[in-house]
Amino acid sequence: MKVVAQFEIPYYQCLNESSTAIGELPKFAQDPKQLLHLYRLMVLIRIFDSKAIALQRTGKLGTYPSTRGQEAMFVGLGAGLAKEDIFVPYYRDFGTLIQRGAKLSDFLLYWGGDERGNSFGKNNHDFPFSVPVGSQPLHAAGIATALKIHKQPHAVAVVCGEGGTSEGDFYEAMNVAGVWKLPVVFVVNNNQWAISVPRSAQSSAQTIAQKAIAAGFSGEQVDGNDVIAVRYRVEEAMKKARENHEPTLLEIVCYRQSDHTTADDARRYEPEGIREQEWTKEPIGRLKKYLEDNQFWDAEKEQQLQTECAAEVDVAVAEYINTKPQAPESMFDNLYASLPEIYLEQREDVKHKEVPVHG
Ligand SMILES: Cc1ncc(C[n+]2csc(CCOP(=O)(O)OP(=O)(O)O)c2C)c(N)n1
Repeated sequence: MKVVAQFEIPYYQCLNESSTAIGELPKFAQDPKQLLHLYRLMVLIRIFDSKAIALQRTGKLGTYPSTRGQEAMFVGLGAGLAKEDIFVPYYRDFGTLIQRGAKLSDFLLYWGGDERGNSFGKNNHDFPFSVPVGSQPLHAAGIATALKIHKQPHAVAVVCGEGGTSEGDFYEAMNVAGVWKLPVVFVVNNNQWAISVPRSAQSSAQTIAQKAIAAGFSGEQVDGNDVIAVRYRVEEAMKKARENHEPTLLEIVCYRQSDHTTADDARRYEPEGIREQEWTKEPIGRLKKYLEDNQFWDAEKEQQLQTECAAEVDVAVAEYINTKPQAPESMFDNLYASLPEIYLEQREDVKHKEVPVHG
């Protein structure tokens, strides 16, 4: 017998669980301004999250997927992308999209049932939220193919959950990315749950990252409670994708500190005590302690930040509530280049139907 293939999956962490830097931090993280920026975004997204849940609970928003405990995953990812890259999000990507021209009120609109919230600002070439699980990696592979054919110097980043990596589409996208050497980075938010299915029941593979090996490129795990590590590894992977057309799979390991969505009740399946145990690693406290330990942050600044972010979220809520509802006939728009005749009558029919206001 001889060994014909061997592989390793690295695990990246910059700040450990006690908020101590492991070795020299990446260059951007040596600039306190950059760290404070990441910290602010994570706090903003957490305050937004609580507000969105409260809106849903009081009947002012549809189903909403929480990002509690996953802030470093999304904020770090957004910070690691270049403006010209193309981003293919899934339904939890608020912390990423907020850095790419989307507004908090867009997210409320979308989860309030208004499709205009799925278009993230003018001249934005990112894709809309993907709610079908696992379909978007194939879209990303297609976009990356187009970029390569047109000799564009940009790359694509696509996100799905660890549950999404069990879909056939995910493997197909990875396979084609490896064979055609596509400029694409697959980012997996491993928050340990796919609704009620735990990570252990999702795959027998020791890591999700090693799924890349079968596709012929590298995969790695990143501490998803460490925003510095997430940004660092996303930046490196995107650079490799842009410059060498080398795909990467990044498995960002964190914990879902919430129900799957507001339509779920995790108390029915989540083992007791696990959330509390995982909370000791949560990403905002991790960075906050580092900032405090280095005299970049204090209680007064924290209070001010909390007030500012809460005000920003309140503005977004008011914007959402005051947005005139979408015309009912708009459901026929953007489906075809020109609407087939068969739908014209139906479109006319719904035109004068009353629609409920937002909130
Ligand atoms: C193709 C498809 N199958 C099933 C669903 C229903 N569904 C919505 S979210 C979800 C779990 C996804 O879990 P994961 O990919 O781990 O992402 P997470 O929501 O945990 O971030 C499922 C099964 C769907 N939206 N699309």
